[in-house]
Amino acid sequence: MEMTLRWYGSTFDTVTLQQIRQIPGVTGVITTLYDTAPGEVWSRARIRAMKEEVEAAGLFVAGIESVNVHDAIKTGAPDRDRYIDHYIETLTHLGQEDLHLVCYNFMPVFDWTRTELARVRPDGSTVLAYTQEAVDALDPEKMFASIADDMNGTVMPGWEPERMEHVQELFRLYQDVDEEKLFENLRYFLERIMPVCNEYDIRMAIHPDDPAWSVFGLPRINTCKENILRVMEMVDDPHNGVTFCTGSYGTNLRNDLPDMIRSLKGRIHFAHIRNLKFWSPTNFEEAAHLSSDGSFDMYEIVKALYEIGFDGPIRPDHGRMIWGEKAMPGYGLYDRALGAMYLQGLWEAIAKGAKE
Ligand code: DNO
Repeated sequence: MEMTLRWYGSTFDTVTLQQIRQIPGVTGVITTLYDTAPGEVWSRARIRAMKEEVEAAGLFVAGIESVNVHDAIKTGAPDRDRYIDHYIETLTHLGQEDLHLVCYNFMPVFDWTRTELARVRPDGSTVLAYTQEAVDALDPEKMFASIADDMNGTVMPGWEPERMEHVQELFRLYQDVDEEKLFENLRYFLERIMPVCNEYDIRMAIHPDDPAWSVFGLPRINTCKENILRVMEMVDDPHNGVTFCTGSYGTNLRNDLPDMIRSLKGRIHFAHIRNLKFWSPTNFEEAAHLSSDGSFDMYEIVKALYEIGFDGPIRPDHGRMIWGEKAMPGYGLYDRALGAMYLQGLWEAIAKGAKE
């Protein structure tokens, strides 16, 4: 296991590499070229510059989150091959720059969905939260406007204003795409990129849908054990793997997280670990990482990862906003640093206990 932190690059992130470097045990960052659009080819020069900046701060790039997939690929549009060619070119450049982990998602229109970005908890911290009632009452086109005020002036991944200006058009593109078609389009994409992934040993790690059910009537497939195993089997190559995000799969209380982790042995390339506090099965908020602050047993989750021999990067996922910090919701320094320490404590105790 390698402990990492997500970092959006010096122009976008309020957290600096120097701060990340001082969190004990954190050796790497998970980053991206945040200003690239889906479908754009990433140049080798820009990838190299990003690596050099991170390395100059005494850290390394443990993986990319995300290289976003163009909607033409997700919808299976006639021009999808052109965008897959671009994706392959980006993967080639990443491989040539010695980067071997790519997180991506296959969610239609919206990346993760939350209905509040700053719900106040009894201790005064603020967190991202979700209620199905709020989603049901909302016109999808108004979704962005309704949460934009809570973004602390930052740009949230998947919620770029340029993208949200075209929500109606995006919905139209997915009109004829049902779950089966989405599975099929994902299979097509994966089959076409596997050769380059094999050539450069690039581990593709699909991120689950968040929340793990359909929102606004859009199809969603990466939601449960059965579906993710189907994705693993339909393109049965170890480079076709998973980002195991506990806060996303965990939105559906029927998902048994430690059992899912065990069933994905060998295919989890990256882990996002966070805790959720449920008030009802469709009303939850993001909690501190500590088990007792939320609804998940973090010890059992980390133990399952340890037991399957997981050796990829872990990042503490969304943290609470605490101690007066102003940052991208979920991505402040303080609570994620606490999370990194807690997760490393669990890992150390589990690893030492196993050896006794
Ligand atoms: C939200 C993140 C997602 C994730 C993408 C992966 O905070 O977990 O935006 O990075 O879905 O492509």
